[in-house]
Amino acid sequence: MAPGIAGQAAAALDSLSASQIDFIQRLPKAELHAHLNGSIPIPTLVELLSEYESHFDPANPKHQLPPSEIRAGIDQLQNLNLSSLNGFFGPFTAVYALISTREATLRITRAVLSQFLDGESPQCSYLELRTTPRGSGDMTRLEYVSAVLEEVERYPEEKAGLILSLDRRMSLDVMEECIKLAKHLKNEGRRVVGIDLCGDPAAGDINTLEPLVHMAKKAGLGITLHIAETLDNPPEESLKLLSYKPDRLGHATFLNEEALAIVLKEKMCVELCLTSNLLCKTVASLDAHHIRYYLKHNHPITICTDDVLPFRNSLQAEYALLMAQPPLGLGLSEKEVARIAQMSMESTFSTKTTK
Ligand code: 6MZ
Repeated sequence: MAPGIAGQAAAALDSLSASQIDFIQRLPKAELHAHLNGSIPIPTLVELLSEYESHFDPANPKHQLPPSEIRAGIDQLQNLNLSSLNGFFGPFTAVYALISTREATLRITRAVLSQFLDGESPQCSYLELRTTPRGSGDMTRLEYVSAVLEEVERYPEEKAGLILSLDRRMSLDVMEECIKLAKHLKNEGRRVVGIDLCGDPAAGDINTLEPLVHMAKKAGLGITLHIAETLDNPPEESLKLLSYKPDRLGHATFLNEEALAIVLKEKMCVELCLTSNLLCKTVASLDAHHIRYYLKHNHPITICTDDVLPFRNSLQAEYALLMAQPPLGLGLSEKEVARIAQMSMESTFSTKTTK
């Protein structure tokens, strides 16, 4: 079994023949939905925690959390036992306590990029990483994003790009600041390719976002929005988000017929995260997953990991879920899987920019 991978995705990978795994590895494919701080390799996080522990000074205001609390948060993220998506976001506080310096931000970004793009059989040919501009610890939002970009830009343009995420918990002013930051960096020729809306689906008011999305589009940025991730997201909210005409959609799990008709008509690519949905219990089983609907309608989709830190998956293991025989996987043919990988390559924001 591949190190660090667990659960159904690991079992699916294990069930494949060597030639099927080789087929998956060779496919040119793009990872378009990976949250930076949800994708930190556990050894990197453990190293950062042990350094934090050895320098911990309760009187230092930069040491926001006692090491025991950080350790508990990381354990919680590594051993998810959720009954819904509600409990998912809290433990990220532990991760944030460890990455409050420029040096730590450079380090985790380097580790995440390497995990996806380096080695003999890289997870993907192109990575569109996303992160929320954070202004905390030693850094301003600009300093944080600049550090992340510094590492992203070590890879060629055809291999890596960065999306800036707006967290639904942000105030409108902060969201505006983030869009202006994305616009400014893009105008400076930096590798910011798009904007995302993410975070706790139960938080925030998305009705005020229209001018911000418009501003981002005008600046030539791609738009992807987490939408209908839980049953609690009302249909009116999804219709409102669709009215902003995003290029891609994250999850799109609970769209009603009216919303689905728009998605199909506008050919908005749907970023699907199979393991994420299973572990966050937004989908009961792979058999019940909405991927079947989009495949049936020959609609553009892309298969993604979301957060490999808590979900203990990999992009190759997510593709294994497509190929493994039911009930472990979807039992798709090599031709169907190759088509899905091709759709991911056709849906990147950098493709959009070069079109
Ligand atoms: C919504 C998610 C998410 O931005 O600090 N995030 N938002 N749905 C999900 N599905 C499970 N998974 C992660 O990465 C971590 C942040 O990404 C968002 C959350 O806001 C989380 O705090 P960055 O790099």
